[in-house]
Amino acid sequence: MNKAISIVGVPMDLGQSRRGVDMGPSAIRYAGAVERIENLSYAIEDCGDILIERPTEKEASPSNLKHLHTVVNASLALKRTVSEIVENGKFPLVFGGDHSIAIGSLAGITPHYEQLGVIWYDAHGDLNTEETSPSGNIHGMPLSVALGRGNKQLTELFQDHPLKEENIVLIGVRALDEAEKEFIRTSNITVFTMHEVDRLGMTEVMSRSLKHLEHCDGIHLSLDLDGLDPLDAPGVGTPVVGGLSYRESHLAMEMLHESKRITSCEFVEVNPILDEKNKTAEAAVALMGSLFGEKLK
Ligand code: NNH
Ligand code: MN
Ligand code: MN
Ligand code: MN
Repeated sequence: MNKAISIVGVPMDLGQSRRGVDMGPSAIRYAGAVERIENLSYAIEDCGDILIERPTEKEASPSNLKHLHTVVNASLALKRTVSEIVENGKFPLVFGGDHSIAIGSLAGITPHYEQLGVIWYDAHGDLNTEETSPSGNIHGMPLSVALGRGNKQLTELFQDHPLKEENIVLIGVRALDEAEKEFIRTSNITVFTMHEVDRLGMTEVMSRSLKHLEHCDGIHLSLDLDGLDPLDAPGVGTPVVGGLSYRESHLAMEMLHESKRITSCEFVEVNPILDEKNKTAEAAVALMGSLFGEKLK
């Protein structure tokens, strides 16, 4: 794994409807992310936060997408920052913010790889478009956008470098909208729902995921804390029962570390307002520990 890491925070909460997830980067830092990774002898720099404009008056919305304009601007800023981090030979570690920030991070990363793989660790598919979204919340759409599907102002960020369906693996899925199910059925995306995790176990799910992405020249991990069970990660805006356990998630991170394949990642949807004593941010930081190589003995 790249031993030089650059952290960037994205205090964004406009991609969904519950306030407070903009404080995620602070909560994750407060839970000791930098120190934890530094202890594993990485050279780590904290680049601070992307500036998110506050929408002053009601944005005249040309579509049913909430806060489109602000999300587009934030995505552009994050894209530039992340791209620069990769150009400088460093590993981008992004703290959200709601999952709409994955648009900016992926847009910054995809041009640097021929075949970028993505592991999407989430209760949800995040495969809605402007037409199919039941909520208008952009955090339910980032994976679609990265595939070049949906609102043009968002997909434009990917220009000639969209993700490829066959390079995407979803893990932990248990809440899909009808249109997302339909899209997945006809697409080349690989999905390990909770059913497959139960049947196969995380070891097998992770081995198959890595095997499937064997041809990729980089792998981005997008970890939505709502992929975990709400008992282990209560501080998220859209909790879904029956999720991945704390231990399963550690195993997943440990296997990703052993694989030496991860080239960038983001931890998103930590909402300290909904949390229990920063438990979710602490879970995120503990998972980072495993991802970056902490050993129990
Ligand atoms: N699928 C729903 C939507 O598009 C919920 C998405 N919520 C998430 N995604 N937290 O990870 O609005
Ligand atoms: Mn608005
Ligand atoms: Mn998500
Ligand atoms: Mn989710």
